[in-house]
Amino acid sequence: MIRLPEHAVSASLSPTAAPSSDAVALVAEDMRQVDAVIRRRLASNVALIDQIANYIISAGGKRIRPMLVLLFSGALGFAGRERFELAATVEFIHTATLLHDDVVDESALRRGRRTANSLFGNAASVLVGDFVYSRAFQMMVSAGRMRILEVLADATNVIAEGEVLQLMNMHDPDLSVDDYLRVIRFKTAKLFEASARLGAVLAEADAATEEACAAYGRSLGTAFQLVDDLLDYEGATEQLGKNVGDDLREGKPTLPLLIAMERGTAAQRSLVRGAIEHGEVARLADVVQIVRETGALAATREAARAEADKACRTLELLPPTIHRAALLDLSIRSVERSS
Ligand code: GRG
Repeated sequence: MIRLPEHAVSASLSPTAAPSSDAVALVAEDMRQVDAVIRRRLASNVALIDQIANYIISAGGKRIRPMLVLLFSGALGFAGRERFELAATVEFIHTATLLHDDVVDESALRRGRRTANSLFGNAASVLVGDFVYSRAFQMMVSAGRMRILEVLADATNVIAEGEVLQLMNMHDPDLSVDDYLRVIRFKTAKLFEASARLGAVLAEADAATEEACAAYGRSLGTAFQLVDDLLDYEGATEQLGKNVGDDLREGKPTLPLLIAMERGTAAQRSLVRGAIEHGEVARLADVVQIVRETGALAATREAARAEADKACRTLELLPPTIHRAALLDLSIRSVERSS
């Protein structure tokens, strides 16, 4: 039985684990290789593409999706250089979705910088997103394996569906928790799932192992988005690198608000309903107070922890390697993070 996380970043894992179970440290050298692929593959002779693509990529980001490719391929004993190309490919898909998402959401801040849309305009942002997205598909084709193409084509299609579902749910305070969870599984967890699955595909793992990796990614991605949604009320703009309260401004009915409406007094419920219906970011301070007072933020974090625990249990099928320990570490960090 794998020991489950104790919900603390510093929690030590199994005493028999190899020297360091720190996921970031374990793949640090591999990530440098991935960054080299990213820089090489991003190049374009079209100046504006070069400028905008480099602008968003150089801002960094957590690089969690490429880490999943590296950690799962490592956990299953695959050490070929294809892992760097594939890790860069998923980061490109993620980058393209961010470029598009910031236009859709009219966001002004990302990764501690002005968004590409606020600096270069919506048209340039969408079009460079298209470039990065289609470059990712060129890279998949060059991998020469139909299964890789299939996993990522399916994932991107589901991500787009998730975004459309989310659009349809805007300003709806009566959204069910199940419908909310469906959106986050589609828009966020699907790429986590695909990244983890691709580690198994590279290692030519059997079907049961591949499904266990995919299940880990799905649960981790769900936990990650739950935390993302609570940080929009609990976090600090400087630390997050994006503006808190953006979800409220857009009238997004996320889990902290759904729980607050369920648990709050009639007056609190009415205030939150109105804020969702009208996208009242001016009521942010009141809404933050309500999601705190009703325990909605704590309950959202608990829901994320439950998903992360689920992710950890799926790792039991994998051999007990340092990579597996690092995947446990990653699930803890993803839930206990504040940025
Ligand atoms: C181009 C396939 C395609 C689809 C476009 C707009 C859109 C459809 C999808 C947006 C999906 C999206 C941005 C979901 C949110 C996922 C999320 C939690 C993003 C933030 O991820 P982090 O925190 O970002 O890993 P960093 O900056 O660390 O990389």
